[in-house]
Amino acid sequence: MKRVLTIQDISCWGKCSITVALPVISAMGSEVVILPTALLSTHTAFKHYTCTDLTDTIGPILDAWRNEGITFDAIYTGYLGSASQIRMVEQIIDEFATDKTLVFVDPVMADFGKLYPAFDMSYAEENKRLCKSADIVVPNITEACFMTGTEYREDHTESYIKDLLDKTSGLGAKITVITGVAMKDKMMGIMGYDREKDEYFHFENKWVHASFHGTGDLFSSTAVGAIMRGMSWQDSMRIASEYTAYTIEKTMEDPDRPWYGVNYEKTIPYLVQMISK
Ligand code: PXL
Repeated sequence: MKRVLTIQDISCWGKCSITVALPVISAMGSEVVILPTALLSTHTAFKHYTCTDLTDTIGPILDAWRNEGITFDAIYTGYLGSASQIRMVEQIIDEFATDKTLVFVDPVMADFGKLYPAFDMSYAEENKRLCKSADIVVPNITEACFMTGTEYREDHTESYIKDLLDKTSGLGAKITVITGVAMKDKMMGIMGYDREKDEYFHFENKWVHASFHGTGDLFSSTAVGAIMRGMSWQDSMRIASEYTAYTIEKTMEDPDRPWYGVNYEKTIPYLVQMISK
């Protein structure tokens, strides 16, 4: 069985980061090992939340793992607590990734043109450097803009997205995929670029008029799970995009839906069906 290390926060309540990665990647058939970066009462869209930084716990955990000789088929990073944790992640990749390990970086820090409350521009600079260590990096448009010093725009012309993708790819990841791309009316999608093969990839779904926290984590976790099943990065991104859109749609059909996250609990059986075809 493939083993995935995911490094991101635990938001106890709120359906994001590790509480999404664990069920989704497990349901897709890989073992998930977690390295929590911070422990929050909820994610940061709630009005009041507590946040305990777990940086000091990471060193001893790594020491214990070294003694066990653990290895990983993928290292998947998401929301990290601080700039110093990004540097720690680089060291973890140096030490624990082999030639065969997929390094998947979701530089979670911003959306809709703004950084999340815990972050500033120096954090964006650190994330920019982390891209160099990645096989695949999956920023949304806002994150790509912050990492490349590009103006954030809501009208996504093909030339704007392609230029943003080329600049983000220049940060050093082998494959760069920008999410949340809306180039056509009523459509939402992703645009990717494989630097080694000089190949572009574009995929879009019907736009679901809603946005929820944690959907980026759902997308990334699904993509990692699919790649671990041996799918190409393009097919993995397609499945991740379709599954995320489907889950948002199903969540919108629920009159009792929570405001803070999507109902992936209801759609995981569909995901398992999709990948079993
Ligand atoms: O879904 C991204 C995410 C992850 N973790 C925490 C967050 C957010 C987005 O706001 O606040 C703690």
